[in-house]
Parts: sequence; structure tokens; C-alpha cells
Amino acid sequence: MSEINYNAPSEVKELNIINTIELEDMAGEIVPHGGFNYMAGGSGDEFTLRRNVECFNYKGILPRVAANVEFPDTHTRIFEHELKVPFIMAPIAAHGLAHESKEAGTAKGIAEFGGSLMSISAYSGASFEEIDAGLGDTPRWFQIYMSKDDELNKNILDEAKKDGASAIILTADATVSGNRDRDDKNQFVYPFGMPIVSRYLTGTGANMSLNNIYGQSKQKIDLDDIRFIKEYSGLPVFLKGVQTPEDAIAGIANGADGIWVSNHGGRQLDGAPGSFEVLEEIAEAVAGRVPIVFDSGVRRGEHIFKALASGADIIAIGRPVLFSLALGGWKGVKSVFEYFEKDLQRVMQLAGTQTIADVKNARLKDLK
Ligand code: PYR
Repeated sequence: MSEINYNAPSEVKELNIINTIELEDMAGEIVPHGGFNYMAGGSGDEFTLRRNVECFNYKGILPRVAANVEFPDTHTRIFEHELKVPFIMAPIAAHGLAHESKEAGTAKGIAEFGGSLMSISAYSGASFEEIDAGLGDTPRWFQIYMSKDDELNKNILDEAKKDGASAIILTADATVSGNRDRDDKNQFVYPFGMPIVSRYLTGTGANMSLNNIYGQSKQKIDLDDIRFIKEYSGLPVFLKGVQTPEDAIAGIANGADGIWVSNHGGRQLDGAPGSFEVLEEIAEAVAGRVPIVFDSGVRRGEHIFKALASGADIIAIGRPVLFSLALGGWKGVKSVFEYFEKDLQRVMQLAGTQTIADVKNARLKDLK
């Protein structure tokens, strides 16, 4: 089925971001209704969607005074990558819902910011070549949604590797879609195809619902898939969607090189705790054996700080980037990365932390 009419925003401009929470309503005014609700929505009552942001309020950052801090340094490292900031782009499908430049726009914004990293979703609406045009030599990780056919999985991994992916993210929490009430009401279908996975879909992805696409992807994911991907690709593999210490331990025992703590932005199992609420116990179980990437609910520098202080090594940001893409194309994406960098520096200064290592050692206080 060919692409259906979808009038994505096209403006390219810098954004003056006061906070990222209000970007959502601003994007809602210009993004077509179905696409906006798909991006912004969660599952069920959207309890988990809300909780992801709210739960950061149950831990306090302790202000530190006379701490001899100036110009906090946000540099960090993961695997072979030296990053200017401890945050990266989370894997998200179909950026073309937000902006006509699709993933290439996001990629260019990240590249122009410099010193971060892009996660490319297998459900991208752009091809690797199109994304490369924006991304240049910026590092990238590839998020795989597996086919039921391992030969096709090998094919996809070959392509991702050829494209320069330096790690593979195995999303294991999305074998069926959460009950996305907003999408059901809107009878949401993707308006354009997904070139990377179209090789295993009955169509291109255009005019198909998420559940149709998930149903054609591999649903029976198990821990052996970590080894399969790792051995075939030779790349480090993240197990994404981890919300319990048990799954983190099992993932590492089966070869995971990184644990990705996420509840898919509150889009899968509603009624689950906020992702930040489970981070600390997972970090204790991981005990520094592999890096932890954290996502779901990050909207402010304080959230990045708290996640780092609770055991995350890298923070992945999703919706704020997508809404900024909608509002300002690649320049909007650059603006939101700059916003988070500045906001984190401000929090680090007030918390008396000069480096990311200091942030990771900072003590948070439980709040009621
Ligand atoms: C989502 O809609 O949440 C996907 O990951 C595709």
C-alpha cells in the first residue's frame, strides 16, 4: 500500500525552550491529530506515562554550598565513544510523523549539536542512507525489532553494521503493543513505510497499525536472542525494556553488554511503576558489570542528574526531541540538546558537582 496523505510540519527554526514540558502542547497544535496522539500517548489509563515524570519528585537533589565548582563538565564515555553530554537520542519509530525531514532531520540536529549519539529505530520511516545524510560521522546505535526469520535478522544486522552502528539495542518489551486507547480511537495507521523492516512485512508499513507490525515481528523473544545478535554482529548488545533486577541479571548472564532501563515511555504495560522508581534496585543488581542506559520520563536537567545519581551511565531522551523536531526541524533538535546541556550544567553547579563522576556519587534524599 502506498503512502497516505499526511501533512507533517516542515518549518526549520531554532527554538527558545523554557522547559520541555510545554513543547508537547505546542507540537500538538501543528502535528496532525493521529500522529500527535501516537507520539504523545501511552497505554491504558496512561498511569505509567504520567508516573514516569512524576516519580522523579520522590527523590531530592541535595543542594551543596561552597563546593568550589565552576563550569561543570558534562563529558562522559560509553564503550569507545567520548560524549560531550551524558544524554543521547532514544530509539523512536517514525519521526516523519513529527516533521517532513523524518529521521534525517533528527540526525542533522544531533550532528550539529555534536558529541552525542543517535539511536536508529528499525521502525524508522527513513532508510539508513537518508539518515546518514544528516548524521555524517556522528556515532549511532541500531535498535532492532526482530523478524521471525533469522536470515532476515542477519540481513538487517549486516545493513546496520555496514551503516556504522556500534551497538545493537534489543527491544524486548514490545512484542505486542500496549493498549493505546488514543490510537484505537483514531484508528491510527502509519502514513508512510518503514524501509528497514519492510523486508519482513506484508506491506511497506504504510497504512498499517502498530499491532499489525508488531504481530509480523518476532514476538517470542528470549534470552538466546541476545547471544544470536551478539555472535552474528560482533557488536555489543543492550537488552532494552528492563524494569526488574531479575531481568537485568538474566540479561547479563546471557551475554548482554548493557542494560537499558525503560518502560517504553509508558507505552506498553500500563500500571507499571515509573521507570526511575526501579532504576536504583536494577543498578544495585548490575553492580557496574555493564553500563546502564536509562529512559522514560526525562524532561529536565534535574531528571538527568537524578538518574545518573541512581546508577544510570547514559540517559536517552525521546518525546522532547520528537516535539522539538516537529516545532523546528533539525534546528529544533539542536535547540533541545542545547537546552538539556545547559539545564544539566545548572543543576550540577547548584548540587556542587564538577563532573559526571561527581554526579554519579551524589547522594539523593528520599522524599515522601
Ligand atoms: C512504539 O510505538 O512505542 C514503538 O516502539 C513502535
